Amino acid sequence: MTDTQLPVQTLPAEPAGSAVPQERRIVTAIPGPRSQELHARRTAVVSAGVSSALPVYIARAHGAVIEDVDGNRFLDFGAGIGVTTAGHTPARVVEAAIDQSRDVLHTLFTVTPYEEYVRVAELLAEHTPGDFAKRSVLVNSGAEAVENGVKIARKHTGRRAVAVLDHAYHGRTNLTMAMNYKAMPYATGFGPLAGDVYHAPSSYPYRDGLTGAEAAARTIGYLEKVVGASDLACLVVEPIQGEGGFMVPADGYLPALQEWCTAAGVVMIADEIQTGMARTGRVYAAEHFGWTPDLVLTAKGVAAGFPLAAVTGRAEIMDAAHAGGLGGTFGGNPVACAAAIAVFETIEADGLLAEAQRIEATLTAGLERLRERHPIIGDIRGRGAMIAIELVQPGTAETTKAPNAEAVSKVIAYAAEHGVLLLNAGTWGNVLRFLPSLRMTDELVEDALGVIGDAFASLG
Ligand code: PLZ
Repeated sequence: MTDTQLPVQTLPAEPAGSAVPQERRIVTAIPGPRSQELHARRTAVVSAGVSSALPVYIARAHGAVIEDVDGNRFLDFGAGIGVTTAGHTPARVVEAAIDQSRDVLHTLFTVTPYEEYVRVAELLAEHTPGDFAKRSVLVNSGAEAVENGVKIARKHTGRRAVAVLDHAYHGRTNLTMAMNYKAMPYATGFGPLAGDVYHAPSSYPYRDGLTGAEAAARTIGYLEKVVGASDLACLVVEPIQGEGGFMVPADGYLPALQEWCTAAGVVMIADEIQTGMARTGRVYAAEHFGWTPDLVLTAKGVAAGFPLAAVTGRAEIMDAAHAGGLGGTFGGNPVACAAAIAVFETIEADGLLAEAQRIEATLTAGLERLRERHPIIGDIRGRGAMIAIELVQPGTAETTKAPNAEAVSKVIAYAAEHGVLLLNAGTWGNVLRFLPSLRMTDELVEDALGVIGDAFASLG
């Protein structure tokens, strides 16, 4: 991977039909009439348990912009929750997937293998942190990667317990429901939940004020007293917590936990599902913190929208699983693998690490300006194209930091009506997150900041 800043406009010729003008354009009420028609059809056949943050139905998407069925164009600061990091419909990925589709769609790697799976495992070994022998297994979703990471850690250690951090998010399967911090909406009523999952205190500098060493001592103290190291198979940690609200841990926190895990024979697993694949300006966010995890989980951005995920890590841990112990029908599908190979190429060829750093600089400067006018912005944090602001009640930023979810909802609604798609996050729903594709130009960031400034002004 290169850190070299390449010119922004280095996209190869786009496949016919995929070009969506890179601009904000609102031509109907939001949602528009065709979206409303589709929404009525959807309600009749799609489970009420599946909701949509912004019920505009998308017809096409490219780069940093999505266009709905009514012709409205939105600057996409959600990127499908961090999936279209290399852009919507990036040319290399689209072409690779079409080519692969003509050759072979499926055989099942555990029946008859193919090169693309092997190539993805090579790329993961090369780009995940750590200079040691590594192995991977490919699966379909982030939650499935978490499940497999835990399975492998348990087999390797012969231990039962799983530890996670407060404010974590790891998925929606039975095991991962138990690993999330928030019961609602993820687990409430869906139990019984998996046992042997422990929630340890995390590092949340804005609210706990602890140094990395202090926060690590608190986490380790919990693990030793409440769980007991000799029963602990793994500690699963997001380098920057995603759904929890983009908390960047205090310096030294993650390496201190890794050091303790190594000494205690605990497998430390980096959940890089949201942070990985160039999102934060490094291929993996653990690199920002000097952290070399035992296992790394990859998903979301790895295949630009095709379902693909992976567990990658130390060969001796990964190979503890017996032959036939890992797999799944669609895991490492050839088309998804071809897409992932093209994503790795695109990160390098288009200098996407530098693009993430550029977005961080432009976005945080604009948000700092906004904070001068709006002190309800209590905190600005994140790395690369993973930036958030935490909103608090007026007058509480220096005292109680009382969460302000209502302001987040209002800003999101205002922005959507003006062509900017934003997502919320946070344990209290009071975090506004910016998770754009790395194709979001500075001009588009500034345009969105203008809309967000108006949204804050409208709060009164
Ligand atoms: N680990 C760190 O961010 C997925 C959730 C979307 P899957 N986050 C988006 C939703 O509401 O379902 C995520 C994550 C981290 C694990 C996961 C789970 O990844 O691919 O959604 O299973």
